[in-house]
Amino acid sequence: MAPPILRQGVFITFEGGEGAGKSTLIEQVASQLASQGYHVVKTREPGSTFLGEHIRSLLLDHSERVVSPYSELCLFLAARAQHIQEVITPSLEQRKIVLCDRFNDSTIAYQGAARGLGLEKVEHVCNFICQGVQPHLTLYLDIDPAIGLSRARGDSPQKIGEHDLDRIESEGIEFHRLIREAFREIHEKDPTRFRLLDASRPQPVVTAEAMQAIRAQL
Ligand code: T5A
Repeated sequence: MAPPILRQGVFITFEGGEGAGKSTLIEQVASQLASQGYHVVKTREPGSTFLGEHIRSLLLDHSERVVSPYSELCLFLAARAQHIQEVITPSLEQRKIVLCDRFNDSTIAYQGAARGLGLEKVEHVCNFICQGVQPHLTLYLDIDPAIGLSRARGDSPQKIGEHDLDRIESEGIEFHRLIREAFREIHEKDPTRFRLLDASRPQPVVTAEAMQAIRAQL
């Protein structure tokens, strides 16, 4: 069977609070799309470039050093600008499907809402940095932050203590609730692009719903 031909690259982002299941979902989606012959690129923020991976360690490593909210914002944006130039734009030009773990909506929710820098101001600088590169579709995994954090910590009998929380995950529950509220606000404003999936359901159910939304986009 001939591989499917896309008229243009397709940019799909995955958003959600900590431990919502984004990485797991991206793996599932990528393998299903690849088995159908699509060219898929899996990528993540911050990271996926030399500069981005260094910025990731600076931002997420747990240390006693204080990072100001404005420095944090600038570092996430620096990683993004590099990621767009090195990975996202070239992949879209090659008509690939780009599956990206977090993008602008994370910055709006984490730095704009939870860090208190302002949703609209942060959205504005994100748009400036992105120079027109915006996701065609965003799959937002909605989950109670307490459940997400417990998943991220690996609080299951099989995985207990497997993962130490990073600098941002370790913020208090109120911080994580603000993030969920902000994501839900984005969904209310733009439900067509920013699709809400109930991530508390079993993983195969979430994947099936995600694939349905992606097929409609392709
Ligand atoms: N950040 C990022 C900002 O503040 N601003 C920004 O602009 C950007 C881009 C990134 C951090 O940076 C912040 C947000 C983050 O704090 P990260 O390591 O990428 O750091 O953090 P996460 O994206 O949150 O990564 P996690 O691995 O914690 O979460 P995932 O990827 O959502 O969850 P996943 O797939 O690893 O799953 C977690 C566990 O749950 C299980 C999995 O098997 C796994 O054990 N699971 C399920 N269990 C039950 N039911 C389901 N449906 C499940 N789906 C997965």
